[in-house]
Amino acid sequence: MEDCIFCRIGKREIESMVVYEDREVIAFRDINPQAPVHILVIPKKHVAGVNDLGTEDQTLAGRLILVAQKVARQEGIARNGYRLVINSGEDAGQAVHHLHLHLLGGRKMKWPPG
Ligand code: DGP
Repeated sequence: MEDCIFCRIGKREIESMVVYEDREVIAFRDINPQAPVHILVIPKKHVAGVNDLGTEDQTLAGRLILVAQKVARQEGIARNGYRLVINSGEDAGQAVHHLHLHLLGGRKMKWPPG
């Protein structure tokens, strides 16, 4: 997906503050942080969103959570807690149509979310 901003971040064509990278996954700081720690964990492969995941993506989907766990430790928020969010579709406010998991932490969170 040549015009997908997160594909381009994954290929390092667009600069971002990368905190973790491997062959399949990259994690970088959100440009518009909603918490002291706000990191996006994405697959490098283009998947538009949760609705577009297939059974072949099972391992990849699980890896996003494991990478978030690793980054949470790295950022020093694992003990106090953090929130993982995937916005899916219009009602949830998904703005970028490349699957991304938000890792939010460093402050108390409210529930229910807005
Ligand atoms: P969502 O609403 O779940 O689709 O969240 C998209 C997030 O992506 C939003 O919090 C802002 C972030 N974002 C959008 N464009 C860029 C960008 O070019 N760089 C970075 N680092 N974050 C971006």
